[in-house]
Amino acid sequence: MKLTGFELRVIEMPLVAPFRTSFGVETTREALLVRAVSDEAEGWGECVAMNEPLYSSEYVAASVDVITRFLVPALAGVPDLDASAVAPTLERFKGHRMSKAAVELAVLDAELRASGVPLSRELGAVRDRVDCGVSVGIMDSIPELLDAVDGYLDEGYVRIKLKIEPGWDIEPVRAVRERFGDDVLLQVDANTAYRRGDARHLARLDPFDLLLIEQPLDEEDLLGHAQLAAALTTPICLDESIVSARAAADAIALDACSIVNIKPGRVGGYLEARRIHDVCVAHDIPVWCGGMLETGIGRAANVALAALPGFTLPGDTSGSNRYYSSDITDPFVVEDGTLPVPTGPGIGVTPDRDALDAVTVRTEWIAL
Ligand code: SMG
Ligand code: MG
Repeated sequence: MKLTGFELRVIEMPLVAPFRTSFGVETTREALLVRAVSDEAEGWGECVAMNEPLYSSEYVAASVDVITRFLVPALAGVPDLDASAVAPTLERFKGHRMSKAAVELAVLDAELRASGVPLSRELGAVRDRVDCGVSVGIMDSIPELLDAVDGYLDEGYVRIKLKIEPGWDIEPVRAVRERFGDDVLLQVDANTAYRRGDARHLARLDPFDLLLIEQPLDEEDLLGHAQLAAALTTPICLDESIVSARAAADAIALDACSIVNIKPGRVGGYLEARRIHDVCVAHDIPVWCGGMLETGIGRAANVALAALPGFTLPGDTSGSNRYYSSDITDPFVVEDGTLPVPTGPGIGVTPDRDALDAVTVRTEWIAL
């Protein structure tokens, strides 16, 4: 496959409701889309960096810069580039995993479309639908939270994740358990909001029989997570800390987690995400697919990944309408708590040109 260039598009999509986490409030999703153009096909990737470096160090403007200035020029020097060569070629540039992942997905999608192979099959998927959970933001009041959870359960979501932070943790969990019962699959996500000294406080979550607590401590604090895991009965799941297959193997060896959230953007791409899946399966560690408020492009690829055999817990693979009143692809619609795995070549969805143009705020073309 001969690549002729990459198009970068910065888009802005308003959220149907503000989404609050321990690190901030999102009201509009600013995102970067990457289109790889080759002599045979074109492919799409979505960069999951947010507009500010609050979830991790990456942010949209930095992604545009690093892709334009370093990543694409490095790929330009590779004859007959294929997706498996993207990560090794970009390895000498430190970090910027979300940017690398978007570029790799665009190349992989182009390649798979050219050969007619769905991404799910390429990755080793074994299911044609995946179980869907939903991530529920921090609210101003408990009644508001209960209304939101009620609505999502009505829509059929099979697992609820509550965002937590100090001051919004035990009581919202208690209220959801009291109102909806012990059978609801329930978990919490702190996005690094706690410190090692909070172990006794977090142990107060143990009686609520949560599936897991996600990333309570700093992303670099594997030792702290191992100590916390020994102090709680609630299983620890890591998100921000797991940036590679090596990080996953280390966290497992240190007993810092017993469950892993896999986000392809956070780990540098879908191929590394599959390696993390494989490491976890080999260690009997359940995994699930995280979300970053993706448009239909990133969502399609996440659903393909979530169809691999080790993804035994419902993911943050919600329907498009969880975040957007209209998507740039055909919307993903949750039915019976599941989403269909796309069957077309590559990621299996294509953005609608008019819908895409309507949300685009900036476009760059980088010729190879
Ligand atoms: O796509 O449904 C989604 C978002 C799920 O909670 C979610 N993501 O830490 O797991 C996480 C967060 C990161 C993004 S918060 C703005
Ligand atoms: Mg998380």
